[in-house]
Amino acid sequence: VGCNLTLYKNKENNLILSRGIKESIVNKGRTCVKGRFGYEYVNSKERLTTPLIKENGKFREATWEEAISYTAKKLKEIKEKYGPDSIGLLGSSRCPNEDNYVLQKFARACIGTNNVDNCARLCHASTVSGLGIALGAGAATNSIEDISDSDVIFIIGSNMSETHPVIAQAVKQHKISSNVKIIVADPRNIAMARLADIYIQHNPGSDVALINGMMNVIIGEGLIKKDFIDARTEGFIEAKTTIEKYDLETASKITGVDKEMIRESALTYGRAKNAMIFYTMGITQHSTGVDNVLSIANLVMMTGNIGRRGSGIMALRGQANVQGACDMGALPNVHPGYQSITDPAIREKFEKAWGVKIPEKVGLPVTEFAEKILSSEMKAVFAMGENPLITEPDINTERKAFEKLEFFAIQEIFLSETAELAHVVFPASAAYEKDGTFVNTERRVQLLNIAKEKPKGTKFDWEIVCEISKAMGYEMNYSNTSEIADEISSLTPSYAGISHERIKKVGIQWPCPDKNHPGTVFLHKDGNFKRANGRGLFSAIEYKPPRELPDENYPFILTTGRILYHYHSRSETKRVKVLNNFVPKNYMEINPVDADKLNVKDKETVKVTSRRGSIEVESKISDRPKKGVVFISFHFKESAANVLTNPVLDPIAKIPEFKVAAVRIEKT
Ligand SMILES: Nc1nc2c(c(=O)[nH]1)N[C@H]1C(S)=C(S)[C@@H](COP(=O)(O)OP(=O)(O)OC[C@H]3O[C@@H](n4cnc5c(=O)[nH]c(N)nc54)[C@H](O)[C@@H]3O)O[C@H]1N2
Ligand SMILES: Nc1nc2c(c(=O)[nH]1)N[C@H]1C(S)=C(S)[C@@H](COP(=O)(O)OP(=O)(O)OC[C@H]3O[C@@H](n4cnc5c(=O)[nH]c(N)nc54)[C@H](O)[C@@H]3O)O[C@H]1N2
Ligand SMILES: [Mo]
Repeated sequence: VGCNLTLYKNKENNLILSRGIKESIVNKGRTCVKGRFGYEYVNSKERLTTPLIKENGKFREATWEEAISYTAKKLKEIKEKYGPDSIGLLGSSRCPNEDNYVLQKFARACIGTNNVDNCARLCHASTVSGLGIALGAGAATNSIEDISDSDVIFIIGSNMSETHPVIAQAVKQHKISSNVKIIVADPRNIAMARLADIYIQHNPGSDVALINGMMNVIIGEGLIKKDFIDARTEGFIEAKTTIEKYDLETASKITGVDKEMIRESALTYGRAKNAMIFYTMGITQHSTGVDNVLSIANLVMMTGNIGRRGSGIMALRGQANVQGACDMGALPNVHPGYQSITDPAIREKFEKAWGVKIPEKVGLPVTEFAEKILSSEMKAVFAMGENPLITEPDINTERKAFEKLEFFAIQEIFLSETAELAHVVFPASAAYEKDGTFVNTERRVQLLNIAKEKPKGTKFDWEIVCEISKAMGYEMNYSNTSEIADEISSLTPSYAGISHERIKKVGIQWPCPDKNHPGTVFLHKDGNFKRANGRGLFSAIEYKPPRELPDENYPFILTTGRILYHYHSRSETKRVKVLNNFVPKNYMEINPVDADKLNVKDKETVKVTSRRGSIEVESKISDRPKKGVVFISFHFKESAANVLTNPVLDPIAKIPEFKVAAVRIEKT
């Protein structure tokens, strides 16, 4: 969200208090529970402060010189022996733009590979691909402030009151003070569903059928914006032919939703003057993630709900700087600013600036690393702060892969589950101790100031990468992050007008093409899309079921996701007393009817098994999940949901199907 906070520290250099800044255009003084208390992890005694090298299966402390030269030597050897594409790199959405820029430059210019990715692959890869195809730009189109200008808000697959609480607060505020109509489509009866005028509890993975059904009604009722479609888009006729197959009968059968409800939501959205769509992982984390996003783009273009205030598609971004990590080209197919790897003119520009040849071949996404390691094509991984051993699907296989690596180095703030498998661990400074830029979900590039000094013994992430690169023979010399930011703007047209100096007080929303440009509040103004011919593209999308559906042996659908108090692998939130005390262990939400059938009591430990493995977890009887669906958060290494999840990928975005796997539940 990019909340602006004031942080207070004590004499021991520990953070002790956090308050939202009232003047901030983003959060207007609001914070969520993590903004308020979450900083505590940086004070933890468990922070890494010395580089570690593994010897005979055990870590020993090492000096910085030793750890850097050892890593440089190993990476060089592997590069020479197996080629640069035998190495994979991970950027981090927890780190500023400057860190990620330096990391992808290290991958491309020093190592010589485009095998560089970040956690966006597990997150909004479907958005980056899908909105890229439909609109020519894979980012959220509008701003948080626009909420108050909308008269219909459609929330589909986003549990925003737990995952983007400050934005949810703005939606609630608007609901109280206006006639806005809210539609929620979510298989779980989440808090926002209770606020909704229409709540659609559809089957997991049936969104294409739902949206096609809605569009069928919109076309049938003559609610399409024909002028907009003719002047601004292409492909409508082909899309319409497909949509016509999804009459209410068909849509209702696939989604499990009453026909009248689909019709009513179509009319509500279709008649809106200004409708905004909010979506997140309920849409993207499917083997049909891109299809889902393309369907949303169809709905929006058909009704002309884009290119002005109070409208558009808000694909809410996840990690604090996941937008920035993508903007910086910590992705296998693009340079900073989504400039294509395969475009020779762009490659030449970067080769000139960086003084080396850079590879033309599109790299591997992180979701294919494990497979390539197991088939011996990938030999080394270099990671900057991610924790794939908890957060990738099918972690039993992921572990086998990481254990097989010839060399694995990681920059971390804690000895995470993934860091434990590394050969070298570098202690990094944390976000509150850094400067640089973070980009929020509305493309706003904001300056991060140092709130407290970094612990003795740690270095900035960009510094560590530069030192390894230098030791490998490719020098990157920067004296501070502002210099890195200047290099970024010199090579990235959408960032050309952004410098640390300019955003000292208020952040700027990209695209910002020059020093006088005020930034861009909403994209695709008047429907002028970013595709080469300026037109938005409709796609004909057929419903495809999730790849693993319930059967006799695995009769339940498992869906996974987040809870308010924890963050991903809990590296941080388990070290924050207030947050951890709220929810110290994992649970499985199960519908009372299903619990009754299985004779499972509340808080009883059950065994959950999928085709990948089994976990034990406590039950929580709840009316949130639909009958036949259970929910488990992926935050806990004990009862890790990702032992169970299905690693099948969307064919284009390469995102895994985190939201649907078939499981069996047994009493222990
Ligand atoms: N507290 C907390 N907040 C976070 C995070 C965190 O770890 N903890 N992580 C951040 C990150 S990186 C991200 S990406 C965001 C994610 O934010 P969300 O996407 O809101 O988080 P999820 O828990 O994955 O929830 C997805 C929602 O989709 C629903 N859903 C599941 N399957 C389907 C389906 O087939 N169709 C539809 N329409 N809906 C479905 C779920 O029931 C749930 O309500 O949160 C960010 N904020
Ligand atoms: N089953 C299931 N799995 C999922 C999802 C789901 O919905 N269901 N969601 C997916 C999504 S959307 C996401 S975004 C991913 C998240 O996946 P990850 O990014 O792997 O998860 P994190 O726990 O946030 O890991 C970040 C790590 O970075 C470290 N770190 C924090 N700050 C810094 C820093 O400044 N520098 C360095 N070097 N390290 C730092 C932390 O200690 C932590 O170990 O999980 C995905 N996995
Ligand atoms: Mo995410």
